[in-house]
Amino acid sequence: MLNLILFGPPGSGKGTQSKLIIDRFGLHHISTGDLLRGEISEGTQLGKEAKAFINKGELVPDKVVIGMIKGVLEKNTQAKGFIFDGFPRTKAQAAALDKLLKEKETEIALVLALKVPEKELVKRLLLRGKTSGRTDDANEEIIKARIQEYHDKTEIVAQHYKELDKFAAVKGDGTIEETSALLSELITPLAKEIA
Ligand code: B4P
Repeated sequence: MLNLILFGPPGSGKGTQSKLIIDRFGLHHISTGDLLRGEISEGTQLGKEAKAFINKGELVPDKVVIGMIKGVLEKNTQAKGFIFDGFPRTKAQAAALDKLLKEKETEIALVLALKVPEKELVKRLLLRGKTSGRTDDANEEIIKARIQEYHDKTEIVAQHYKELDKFAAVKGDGTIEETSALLSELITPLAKEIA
């Protein structure tokens, strides 16, 4: 199996690049943001709980997100690997992911971190907000709150994977194609295992 994490602040391009990686390497995509938005649009109890946090730019509680991930891993036993997009976002989520993968006798191969300056993040998210209808892209105040949550709770997750020597940072403020090429260079040698 090949399991990768796409890591970075809101708007760094995790969702955008994940889609290109699954097309090229055939991994199963798990985006906690997409899963949560799916629950919201279906009007489930989980979605109702999550909505309040997302609309304020805050992270959804760990218990909710970890439960969702567990469900997806259990349903996709035949996958040749996973790309985790926007997860883990806290130390507790990282510990839970390590444990869940260990139970499947596998592990994270590499964390790919997208580096993008804050000004560019705000610009991208405001632009997306004009057409996406996403409430968390609606104004600069919420976007800044999301970036602050990243600094307060998520950035620290990088340290965990650096200590395991499973962390690589990539310049993410070029074009989508440029970033994709940089990521592919790192993934291609690892993907030989599942070819
Ligand atoms: P997510 O859905 O994960 O979204 P994101 O971090 O905002 O965006 P991403 O980095 O994927 O950016 P994208 O490619 O879309 O999270 C949303 C919310 O859900 C969180 O704030 C939180 O409340 C909750 N949540 C999710 N996971 C959670 C977890 N594990 N724990 C707790 N809460 C959780 O790109 C953004 C825009 O930039 C797009 O419009 C794109 O077209 C553009 N773009 C991308 N690359 C570009 C490039 N190279 N140049 C120009 N534009 C580019």
